[in-house]
Amino acid sequence: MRKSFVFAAAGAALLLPATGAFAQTPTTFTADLTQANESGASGTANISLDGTTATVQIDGQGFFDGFPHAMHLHGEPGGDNICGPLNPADSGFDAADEDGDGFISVVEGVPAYGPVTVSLTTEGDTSPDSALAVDRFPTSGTLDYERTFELEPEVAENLSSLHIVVHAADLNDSGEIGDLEDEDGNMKESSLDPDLPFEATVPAACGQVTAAAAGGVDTGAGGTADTGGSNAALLGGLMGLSALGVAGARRRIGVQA
Ligand SMILES: [Cu+2]
Repeated sequence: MRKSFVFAAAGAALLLPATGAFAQTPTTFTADLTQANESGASGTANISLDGTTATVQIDGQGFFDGFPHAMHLHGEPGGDNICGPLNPADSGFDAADEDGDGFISVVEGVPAYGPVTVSLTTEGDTSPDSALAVDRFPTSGTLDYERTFELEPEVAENLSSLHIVVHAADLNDSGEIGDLEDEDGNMKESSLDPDLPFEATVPAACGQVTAAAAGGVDTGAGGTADTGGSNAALLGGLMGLSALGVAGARRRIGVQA
């Protein structure tokens, strides 16, 4: 009896520091979203984290008004992710723009900003499976997003290694999404799915998540990236984009045609 009690007490003592450190007062993170692909869009994100409960607020300006803006936390938790060169004037842009079309597609951006980790949907699932759940993303030019939801512990502990990417931009300033043509005069296709317009998924803005100065201590704990799991997450995210995006894009094109 006494022996098992001692073990139990020791176990509790071992657990306490970690639990205590993680359950303190809410910490705050911010992200300054700057344009990608010269979209002219920008924004500000604030994330209040209480344990694994996150309240995410995103306000923007200059986003295309009236089309779903897929928004995600990108990156391998604890990994070495950056927004990367996303505009032609950025150093390294030409190397990142693998097909030389003058834009950074979703696929061309992933090596820098990493896979979809969290889908910032307006309701329901927030996993990479909802990466392009087009009926559950903001459609306004100012985004006006606020939602409280649970994060995976690994994500909560490594928020400041992640990035917010907002997708969909009117690259040719036509007033529509989906009419950008390729060099053959056909609809320029998304890097994720040939049935999706390029403009529907292209990165429009990106911002690094940063711990705010006061109380925003980045635990930095558990920062070892699980490459296998992250690759699985990337695959899942891309499959989600593909599966969910086709129906949404077709519906959207139908509406606008
Ligand atoms: Cu994304």
